[in-house]
Amino acid sequence: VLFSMMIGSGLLVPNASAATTGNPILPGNQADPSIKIFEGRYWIYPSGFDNNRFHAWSSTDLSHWVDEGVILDVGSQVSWADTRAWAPDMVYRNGKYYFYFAADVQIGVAVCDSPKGPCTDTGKPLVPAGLSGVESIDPMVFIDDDGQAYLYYGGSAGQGKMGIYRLNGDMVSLNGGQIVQTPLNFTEASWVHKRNGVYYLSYSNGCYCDSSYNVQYATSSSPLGPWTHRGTILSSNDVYKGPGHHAFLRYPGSDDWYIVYHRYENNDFSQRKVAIDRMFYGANGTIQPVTMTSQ
Ligand code: FUB
Repeated sequence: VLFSMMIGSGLLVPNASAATTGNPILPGNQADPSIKIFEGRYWIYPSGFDNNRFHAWSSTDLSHWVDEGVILDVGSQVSWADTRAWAPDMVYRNGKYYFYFAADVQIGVAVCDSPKGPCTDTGKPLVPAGLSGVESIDPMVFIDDDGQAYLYYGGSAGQGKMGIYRLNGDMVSLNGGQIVQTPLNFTEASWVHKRNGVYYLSYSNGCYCDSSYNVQYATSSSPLGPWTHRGTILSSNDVYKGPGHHAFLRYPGSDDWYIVYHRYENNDFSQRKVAIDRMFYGANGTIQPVTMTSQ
């Protein structure tokens, strides 16, 4: 039985899941998940491999996921791009949802009325292609405790370069110039979270195409770095290969953490699968390597 509780933001959150069951959690070839809690449900936003249509998936228990349908069709609803609908992120602010996505190697943002859309593109790229050599893919937005929002992005074509912008309070425009960084071993797929006052930047390293892919992390006392490299979170094992693009989930009010990510199974490097596993911190704030499971 599910019941929901209120947290400070007024958003409903579902009960914490005692355990997850049944990796992979999404059907078919899916990748690049972002995970969030909105309106009493968990939400995953993966790449738009359904003919460049982004779908939203929701769950009440982290195990059983429902396809909530298309929230943005890049081909018909985005005027400035048609293809390569990759690696989105969704954030909530001031009664609206903001859907950040890559399309044709530019980054856009669409404004949505609910976690499952409908979403309306702003009509122009937020970040055009290739500024300062940073590949304009893999957007992730982190809102700090002081309300400042940051856009992190960057892909393998940038050869180690990650981009950061401050966002204005409207969430659809940039505040100030591009910041370019080269975190150690950075390839793509930034994710930023904060725990006990420490900023964690995690990212994919290696080639997404094979078992060299892995997830590493660095920490800082600032959302803008500098970043101290701390280690590896996910790497290939005998069964599951090439873990990469990922997102973290903390159950509100607890120190219970999950990581959702994609990986390859059965050495089939043409099929990426989305999985979720628990993650744990060491006493000194390190992230312990995550064991990829079938559960
Ligand atoms: O799925 C397309 C790209 O592959 C993503 O943008 C990268 O993070 C990598 O997973």
